[in-house]
Amino acid sequence: MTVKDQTSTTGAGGEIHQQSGGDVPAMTTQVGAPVSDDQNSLKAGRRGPTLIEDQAFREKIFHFDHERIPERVVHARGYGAHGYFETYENISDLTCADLFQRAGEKTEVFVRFSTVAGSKGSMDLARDVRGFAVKFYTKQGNWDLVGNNIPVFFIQDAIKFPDLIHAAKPEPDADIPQAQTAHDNFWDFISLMPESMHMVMWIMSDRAIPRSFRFMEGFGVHSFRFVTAEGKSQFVKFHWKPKQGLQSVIWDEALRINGADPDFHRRDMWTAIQSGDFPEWELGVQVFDDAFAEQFDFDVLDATKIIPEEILPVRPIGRMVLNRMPDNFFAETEQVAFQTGNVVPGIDFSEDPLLQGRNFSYLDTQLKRLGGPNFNHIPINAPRCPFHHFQQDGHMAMHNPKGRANYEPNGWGGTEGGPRETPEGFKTTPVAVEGKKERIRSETFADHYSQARQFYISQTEVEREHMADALIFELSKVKTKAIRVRMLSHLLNIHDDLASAVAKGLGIKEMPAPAKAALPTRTDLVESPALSILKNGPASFAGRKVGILVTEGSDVALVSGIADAAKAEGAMVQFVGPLAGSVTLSDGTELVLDEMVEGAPSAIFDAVAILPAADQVEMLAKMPAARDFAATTWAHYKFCAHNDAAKTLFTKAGLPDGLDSGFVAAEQADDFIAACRKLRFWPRAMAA
Ligand code: HDE
Repeated sequence: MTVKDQTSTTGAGGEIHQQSGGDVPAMTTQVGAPVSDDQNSLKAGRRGPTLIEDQAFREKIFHFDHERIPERVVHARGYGAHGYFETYENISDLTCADLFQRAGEKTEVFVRFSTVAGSKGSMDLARDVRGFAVKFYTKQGNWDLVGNNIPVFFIQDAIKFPDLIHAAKPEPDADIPQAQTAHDNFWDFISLMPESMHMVMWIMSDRAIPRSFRFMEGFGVHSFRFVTAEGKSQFVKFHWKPKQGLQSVIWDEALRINGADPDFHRRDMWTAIQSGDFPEWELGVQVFDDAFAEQFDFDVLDATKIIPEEILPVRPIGRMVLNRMPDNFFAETEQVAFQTGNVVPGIDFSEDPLLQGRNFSYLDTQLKRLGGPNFNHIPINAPRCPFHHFQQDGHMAMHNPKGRANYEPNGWGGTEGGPRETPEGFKTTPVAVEGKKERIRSETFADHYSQARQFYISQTEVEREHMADALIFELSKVKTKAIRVRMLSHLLNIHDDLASAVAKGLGIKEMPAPAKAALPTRTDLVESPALSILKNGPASFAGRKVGILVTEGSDVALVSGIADAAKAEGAMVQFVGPLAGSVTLSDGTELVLDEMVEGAPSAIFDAVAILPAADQVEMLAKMPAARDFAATTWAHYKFCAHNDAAKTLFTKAGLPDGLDSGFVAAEQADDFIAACRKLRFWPRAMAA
């Protein structure tokens, strides 16, 4: 509805105060009554007081007061995107799940990535597990694969989840620290929970500081079940593999990025999708039967264990493309309700006690967060296929069936009688269950260290160093010495090198005795290269970002040479200058800058080019932020294209005289981009 142009009332807007008319809709109340004045509340007399009679004012304030819903207890900070899943081939030999029956079929998906510990406004680069939750809107109902970017979990039994999360969150008296596990409570709990040691290796690795959501793997974690139409059931583990390759930042970068751009991961996803560079993952499965499961000492129902890909390869069954950002963050990303209980015929649960507990928790938590039992009526949660049931009423009911039948059985027959059961419906696998009813942990869950060790030995030297550094950083924030020592006693059961490095970093001279273990650590488990990020780097530099530092008068041929080579590779380019605005290049063209160097540390780029004009470099070198830009390019083992003039900046920034071959002459733009495919010049780290 539109109303005629009106004269502005006094109030906000100044010269650009706009009125409705033409394509600009008229502002209304919630129930559609047009509003004539949104600047002034109704007053008795020019100077007040305000009258309670003002229904439009009261409605506006009332609604504002209730804008917040409880944030998620865990995974509060998240970012979502829409897309589709495309099935590669019919896999009816494995499952009758409808979405996997037809090659080329596309199923709509919504994905929400998240951190776990921080609250909704926390920064993106926290050292943390990332949530990787996918809602498939299949023709047979919604299937939610609510996974993480790490394939194991801290605990084996859901009953310990509240303790784990209490320990990880800010300590309850001081309410610090935010979005960090580097504090006494967390490590106190962890050091008393040997079952968490495998997961501890993962969160102390670079997996916990991904470069972006686009460059991380996802895992269903638990063993689930695939079931065929004939009722044949096998275990299945789900894996998401990013087509973009794996990549993480290093810890010092994470700290800087959190300051420069706390929304780094959000911005990355937003920018990639908005610019048409759609991220893609392959969904793969490890499918195995009971006989296969029995060959292991560990239990496939134990969520602290993996089956190495080298033993059971991951079979790709489809791909997921994310190609659309939500229209509204709250409506979609905030209100989306994932539930592990949302499975479809052909996919079933296992008896994993963590999964069993989750099946209760996710349904329960939605009632609190979304305020009633009808959260599946919200468009982001509603199935895209037809649905019929006799559940009714309650807060905010949107789908209210017509007709008299609201119970079953009923004798009304035909369509009047409403929906009935179907032979194609979900069937639980008739798994044999035996034994006494008791509160007990199976002895098959008792090996806490062997796979932790296997993860550690599967890493490159650089990655092992990062793990030791992460442990030293985290434990340095732990003030209680007994907790540090207790952690060391566990590390001794994992690997002596790791324990010694951490002891050294913490200044602990006397090694404690190794922790008492329910089972001794197996030292015969062989390396699994699939567990290392650096052994699985990308083949291309596509999707990455080059920062080009320029000044007034920078050489246009060098600037465009690097920019063109980067773009040809599919990488993004951003221009950084000493000040905001623009610079005039050597040929007089005006280059609009994306950032000024004070707001754009080199940490936000995957590689940089430093191309000052010779008569500007002294001025640049006087700027602490510019010196820092050069110094961190070196310190973070980045590739750098540069001209001769840049050497003045390098010297002032404290870089060594003899630069290494990670520093490339800017004329060699193609060689530079080819080098960037390795993402970092690791030999510099090894030489340090
Ligand atoms: Fe969650 N978890 N979780 N979790 N989880 C939630 O559900 C819970 C676990 C995961 O983007 C909550 O809707 C219990 C493992 C993701 O909206 C809550 C246990 C894995 C998300 C909950 C676990 C996850 C959640 C909070 C131990 C990896 C975010 C809000 C038994 C496989 C989904 C909500 C999103 C969210 C409970 C353990 C992944 C409280 C009780 C293991 C990705 O219900």
